[in-house]
Amino acid sequence: MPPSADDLASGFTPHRPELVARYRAAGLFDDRPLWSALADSARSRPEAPAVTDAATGDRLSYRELLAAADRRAAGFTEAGLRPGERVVVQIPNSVEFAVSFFGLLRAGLVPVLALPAHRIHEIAHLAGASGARGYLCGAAIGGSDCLGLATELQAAVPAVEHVFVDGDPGAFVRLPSRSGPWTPPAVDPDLPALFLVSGGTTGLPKLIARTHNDYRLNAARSAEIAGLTDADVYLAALPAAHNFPLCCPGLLGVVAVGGHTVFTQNPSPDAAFEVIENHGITVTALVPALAQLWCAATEWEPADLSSLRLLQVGGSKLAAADAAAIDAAMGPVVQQVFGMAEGLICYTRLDDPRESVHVSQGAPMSEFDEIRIVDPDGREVPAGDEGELLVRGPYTLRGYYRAPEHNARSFTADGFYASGDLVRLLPSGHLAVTGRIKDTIVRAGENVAADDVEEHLLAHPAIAHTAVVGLPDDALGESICAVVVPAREMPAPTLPQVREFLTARGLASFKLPDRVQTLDTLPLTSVGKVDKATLRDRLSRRASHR
Ligand code: OOB
Repeated sequence: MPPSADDLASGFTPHRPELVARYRAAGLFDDRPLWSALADSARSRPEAPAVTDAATGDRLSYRELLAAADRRAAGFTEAGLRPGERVVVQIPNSVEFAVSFFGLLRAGLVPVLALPAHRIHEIAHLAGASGARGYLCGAAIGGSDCLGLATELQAAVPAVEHVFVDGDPGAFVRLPSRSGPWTPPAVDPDLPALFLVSGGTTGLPKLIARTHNDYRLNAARSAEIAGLTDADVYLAALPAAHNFPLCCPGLLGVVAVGGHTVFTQNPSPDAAFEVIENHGITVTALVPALAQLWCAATEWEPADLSSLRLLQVGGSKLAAADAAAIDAAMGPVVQQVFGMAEGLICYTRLDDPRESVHVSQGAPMSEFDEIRIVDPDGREVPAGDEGELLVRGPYTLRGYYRAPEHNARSFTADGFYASGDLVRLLPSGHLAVTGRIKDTIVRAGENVAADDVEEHLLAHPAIAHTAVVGLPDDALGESICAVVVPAREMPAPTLPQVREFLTARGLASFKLPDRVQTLDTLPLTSVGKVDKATLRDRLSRRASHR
């Protein structure tokens, strides 16, 4: 029996009825399908540009985007896919991403948004766990061939009967398009509209169901906080399948206000600066590593970036000094964003004092977000102290999809999601992210927070990037390894120099690195966060070969 729409609900955890009643009474949910934003803008601004591909120059107006999505929806349906069924999507940033994404939604199908960097291991897991019947891919994803991956996927997960390819499809078929009028099926707005994948750097990604109602709220409130209007031109430079460029406010927030989204697959400063200039980009979103690169590049890339009014930075911690440097180089443009695919999004606000924007990761976007900051026993810490962030709210998940074991660990009895992030509440009411609970090195019985040491290392003039990891050590349990990427044209500091520098800054002796490893670049995850799991793996392997 193929999976059906009923089967979509099984394994999905809704909020308790009394909470839903509270959210509804406040008017947070409008009970419309997620694709309504596109239909509305196609009606109010049919000829306005909706999406552009920076690489090819392909552009669709709102009228054209809706028509293309409907042709795709009709094509999916003709191929035999039915409302409620899941389809894994792995299409890089392009107009085709938008057409396929909205096409699936208009067909009542449920996209499972894989990232371009995912490979067979992750894709097979996402397809299996979601019960997917289809896989959409771009012939060249991240420089590698998706046709081979699709073949392996069908062998591993036979339920994936349909493979559609953007580009030369080989033995498969092209992304479909069938003309004629299209009427989208009715959907239950409280069921999943799409699945995001969790951003963890360990283990396989988990599925995060986002409902029509919660994701529409996410897009609308994010657009409001970013001050988006139909005059904004948004650059999708991070992979569009990620929550940040998709809906914070990203593509969906921009579509909701009738603005213009420009896609690029190349976020390097030389390429992106040209796109900003050519298209008059006003808003974009980056991870800190890229934002730093852009900031440095303003010194040598001649480009007019004056159209850019908002540079959102999030995904991992942006150091205060880096935030200030970006503001100094590019105008007061930084907005810090602390978010998660699981739900909660915090933003610094456009009218916050710049100092506050530099030192904090923002405040929750909805007044209905309930935050608790707790100690390891689950008790709330005194205001201002560090603790783990727990959250419950109208757009935060109540359970991972079909993952009861994870859910038993990740949620409190009253439905708060335990984020694993360590935060402090600042007097301004904003949060400062101080680390991850699991990112602790236990060296000779002492707990050392990696972030603490990293923050001090970044103050060293010869260090551009750093990651501190624990490595297995017979004598100490774990030893502390500081991986450093030297600043341009600077020699990397030696271990004694690093220890002396940190000691002078008042760091306790048990936190001092036992080893310094110099690298040209740090390994990054699919969206550009430092991939500590890979780093640890590489360094331990290197050590055991000695
Ligand atoms: C975003 O989402 P995910 O799901 O890829 O990763 C979430 C995790 C958070 O739990 C936190 O550990 C970290 O990424 N994180 C930050 C951060 N923003 C995210 N850590 C420190 N400072 C920040 N500003 O990464 C994401 C989703 C939507 C918008 C922005 C980021």
